[in-house]
Order: sequence, then structure tokens, then C-alpha cells
Amino acid sequence: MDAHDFPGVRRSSPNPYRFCVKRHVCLLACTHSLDALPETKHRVSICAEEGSDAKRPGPFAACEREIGLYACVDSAAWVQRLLDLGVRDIQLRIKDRPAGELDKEVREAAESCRKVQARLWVNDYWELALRYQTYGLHIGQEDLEGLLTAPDQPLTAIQRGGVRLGISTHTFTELGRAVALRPSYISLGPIFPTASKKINFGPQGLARLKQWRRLVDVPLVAIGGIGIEAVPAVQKAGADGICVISALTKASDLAEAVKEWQGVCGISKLTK
Ligand code: TZP
Ligand code: MG
Repeated sequence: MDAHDFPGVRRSSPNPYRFCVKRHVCLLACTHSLDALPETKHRVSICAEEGSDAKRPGPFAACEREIGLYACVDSAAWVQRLLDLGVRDIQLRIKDRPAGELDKEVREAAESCRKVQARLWVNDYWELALRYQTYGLHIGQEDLEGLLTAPDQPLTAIQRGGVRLGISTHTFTELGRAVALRPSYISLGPIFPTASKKINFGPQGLARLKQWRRLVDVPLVAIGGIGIEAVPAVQKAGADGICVISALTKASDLAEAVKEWQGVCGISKLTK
């Protein structure tokens, strides 16, 4: 089977993103074994390149590869607490709050981070990320679908606004779609079982992380159920960033936990 034989895939496909996804699925279907990774990697890049005649917003602004500790919290107060302890990469992931509160939370967190040149990644709320010019925006696959099909082309605004983009992935199809957008980073999770988020996918494990590492060139973030003892293995498997919620938010001594995590991750500290 050749990539071009895939039914319904034509360059004139009305949705360039869907085109890439279909093509990627097709290309993977051509792979006899997922262990044929060099070839698969080549095919993933072909997938990204093949859609390049279509209008696509990437590449997004680059972020440093050495992310290290990447904390994920749900309020501006938590962001400040982490900044005070020298955490540099922080995701503000707020769920179920009224719009007025959201705006205030993102504005405050963005101001706090700007003061110390920390990097704030806002989960989901792309308008707020743009309005407050945060370092980055992180989106999951459900939100990506909405952004790709929105008539006002929010992803183009994000890219032109210089806001970096991180995208969650769980499957090869999602990875193909993410790669095609040339984001600032790609995340994979949950690596291990986690109680912090209800997810429709089982733990991906370290083997999967290694596979992702060989398939993508952008920084790779690992998330989900990662305890401090697992960090060396997760890094060895190829993660540039280790994103954690409960390891910090449920720590009995936050200052001590941050110190330990920064020590183990080896990087990702505020320098002033
Ligand atoms: N996305 C995938 S797993 C996860 C998110 C937001 C939760 C990670 O939390 P924890 O407590 O570090 O397992
Ligand atoms: Mg989301």
C-alpha cells in the first residue's frame, strides 16, 4: 500500500489539518512494524511536509529545549508560590471558573511571571494567553479540534502574536496532527497512572515515550503520575520537560519538594 492509495486523501482536501491526519494514519499503516522507527520518523516528517501547501499557522515560536521541572497549577496564587521558590516553567490550568475570574487569574499570573522572567503557559484559554502575552499556550486535543475549525483562525493569531504552543498527544494520529502544526513542544501523557486528571487513555509508559522521542524533533514534555524517583528514567527515555501537578501541590513541604525536584531535574530554575 502506498500513501497515495489512502482513500479520500487528496491534495485538494478542504481541511488541510484533516488531510495531514489522514495522511499520517496512512503512512503509519504503511509501516510493517512500529519498531521501524527511523523509517517512521521519516514518514512523520513527510506527513508534516506533505501538507505544507495548505494554509497552516506553524511554526510557532520556539521554546528552550531544556525545560526540566514544569509545574502545573490552578491559580495565580499557586503560580506566585512557585515563583517565590524559583520555579521557572509553570502551566496555569484552570477548570470550571467564571470568565471574569479567569481573566484576573491569567492577568495576575502573567504579571508575576513577567517580573522574574519566568515562563507562563496558559492551558486552554488562547484569548487570555494572547491578551496578556504569556510565554505560551498549552492545548489538549479536544481544544485543538475547536481551534483548527474556528473561522477566526485563532492559531494564526497565536502564532503571529509570538505565543508559544504546546500540544498534548496520546496517539500516533494525534502526534501526526501536532507535528504538522510545528508547535513549540509536544507532550505525552499520562506516562504513569494518575489521579489528577480523568483521561480516556491508559498509561503510555516509558517505551512509548522513547518512541515519541525518536519521532519528534521539538521539545518533548512528559506528564502524568511522575514521582521524583521516576525522573531519571523519564529523562533517559527522552523527556525534556517533566510536568507535574500532585508532586508539588500535594507536597507536605513545598519548598523542600521544589528544591528536590529542581535538584533531580538539574535545570529549570529562575536565575534571579
Ligand atoms: N494531563 C495528562 S496527565 C495530567 C494532565 C493534566 C495530570 C498530571 O498530574 P500528576 O498529579 O502529576 O499525575
Ligand atoms: Mg484542554
